[in-house]
Amino acid sequence: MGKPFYITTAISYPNGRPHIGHAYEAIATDAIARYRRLSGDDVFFMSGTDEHGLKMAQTARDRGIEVRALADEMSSAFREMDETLNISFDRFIRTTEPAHYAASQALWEAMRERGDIYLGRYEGWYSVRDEAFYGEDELIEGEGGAKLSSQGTPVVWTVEESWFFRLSAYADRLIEHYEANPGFIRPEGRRNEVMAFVRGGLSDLSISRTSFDWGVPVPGSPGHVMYVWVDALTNYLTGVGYPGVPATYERFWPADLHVIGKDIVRFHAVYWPAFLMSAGLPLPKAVFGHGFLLNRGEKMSKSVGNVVDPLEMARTYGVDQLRYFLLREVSFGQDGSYSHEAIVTRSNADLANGLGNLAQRCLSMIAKNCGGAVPEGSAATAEDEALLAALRSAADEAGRAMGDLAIHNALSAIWGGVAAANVYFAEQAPWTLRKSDPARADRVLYVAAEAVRQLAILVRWAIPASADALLDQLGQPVEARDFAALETPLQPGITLPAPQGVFPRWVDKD
Ligand code: ME8
Repeated sequence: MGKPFYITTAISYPNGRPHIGHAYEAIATDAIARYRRLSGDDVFFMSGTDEHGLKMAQTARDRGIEVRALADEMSSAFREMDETLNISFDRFIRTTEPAHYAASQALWEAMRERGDIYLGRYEGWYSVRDEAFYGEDELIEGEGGAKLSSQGTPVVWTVEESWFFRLSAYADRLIEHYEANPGFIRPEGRRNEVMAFVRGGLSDLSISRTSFDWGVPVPGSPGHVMYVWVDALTNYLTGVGYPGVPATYERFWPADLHVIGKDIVRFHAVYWPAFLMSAGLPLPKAVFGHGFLLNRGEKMSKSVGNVVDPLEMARTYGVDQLRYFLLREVSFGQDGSYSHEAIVTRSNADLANGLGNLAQRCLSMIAKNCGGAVPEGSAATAEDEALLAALRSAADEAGRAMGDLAIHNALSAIWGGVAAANVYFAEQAPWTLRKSDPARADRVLYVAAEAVRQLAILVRWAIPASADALLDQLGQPVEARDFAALETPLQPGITLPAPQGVFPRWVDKD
C-alpha cells in the first residue's frame, strides 16, 4: 500500500446552495487528491458540511423550517454538487453526525484538562455571517455609518457568558511552529500575514454560546453550545475516527493538507493548531489558503445578482471543461476571474483544438488505415524519440509543479507536451507518408497514439471523465491508467473501438 495522504477541503456552510467558490475549492482539492492517487499514494480525501452556528439557525428561522431540515436539504445539495463534478471524496462528513458530537466533546475535554478553558463574559462585535468576533480596530465603516467587520460583513454588539480558550498562551509556541515548519502555511503571502497577526499578540477566544442551542453541547455546562468554529475544525479529527485510535486515525492523522479559502486561514493556522497543541495531538502538516473566484473581476454577491450556480455551469460547458478552466486559468493561491469568453477560449484552444484534435486525427487514421488496430510500423526515428523525451520532461515538470501545489503550472507543462505532439503529427504528416512509406506512416500513428495514451494518463487528475474516455478508445484496462503505467508502452496489435470525439468545440449561438 502507498504512502498515506490525508487531504481535506473546508466544510461548507449549508445555509444556501453551493456557489462557484465552493465548486472551485472542491475541484482543486480533488485534483491534488487524484494526482496523489495516480502517483501511488494511499489517499484519504474528505469534504463535507458545517451545519451548526447562528447563521444556520437564522436562515432556517427566516425560511420557517427546522434547522435540521435546512441542514439536510442543503447538505444534500453540496454532496450532489461534489458527485456531479466528479469529486472523489472518500468521506463526506456532516457535523450533525453523532460521531462528530463525540469527537468535539472529547477535544473540548482534552483542552479543559490541560487547564486552557475557563468561564468568562464576552462583550464584543460579532459577525453572524463570518461566525466570528472582531476587535474594535478591525471594524470598518459601511454605508450610512453601519459598522462592518474587516471582511465587510455586518457586526452586532453581543454580550454573553462564555467559555474561553486560553489562546493568548499559545502565541510563542505558534510562532516557533511556523518558523520550524516553513511549509505549514502556504502560499508564502498568507504565512507572512498570519505571522504578523500572531506576533501582534493573541487574545483569548470565546468558545461557547448561550444565546441559541443549535450546536454541540458543552460537556458539563447546560445552556452552552460550542462556538461553531470549535466543532467545525474538529471535523478533520472526526473524519478519521477520533476519539480513540482506530486504524484510520493511526494511518491518516495528522492530516497532510487542509485546502481552504484565504478568508479562513486564521482559523486553520492559528486556532486549530493551538487547540491541537492544547489537546496534546499532532498538528496537520500544511494549510493552503487558495484565492477567491471573482465573476468578471467582481466579488460574487446575492445583491449584485452574479452568484453563479456551478451545476448550471457544468451543464452548460461540461464538467471537465469547467474543471480544466478553473485549474488551468487560476494561479493556485491567487484570486481568479471567470467569464463565458474565458471559459470558451480555454476549452476550445486547449481541449478541443489541443488534446482533442490530436486524439481525433490519430485515432480516426488508425480506424481508417490500420483496420482499427494499433499499428507498429518501421523502426523509431530520432523525431519519435524526441517527442517521447519531450513528454517525459513534461511529466517531470508537472510533478515538480504539483509538489509545490502549482496546479496551473502542472497543466501548463502537460499542455507543452500536447503542443509538442501536435507539432510532431503535423510535421510527420502521416497522410502523405501513407502513399510514399506506409510502414513509416504506421510508425507515426503508433507514436501519436502512444502520446495520446501518455497525455490522457497525465491529465486524468484534472479531467478524469474525458481522460478515461480517451483511454477507453485506446483499449487501456483500468489498472493501466496510473502514472506507473507511463513506463509500459502501448501494445501494437490491440484492437480499438470506433473513435469518438471527446472534447466538443463550443460555438456561440449568435
Ligand atoms: O467558511 N472563491 O464555509 P463557507 C473561492 N464553514 N473560494 C470561496 C469563495 C469564493 N468566492 N467563497 C467561499 C466556511 N470560498 C466554514 C469553513 S472549515 C473547518 C469551516 C471558500 O461555506 C471558503 O474560503 O463560507 C471556504 O474555504 C469554503 O469556500 C467554504 O466556505
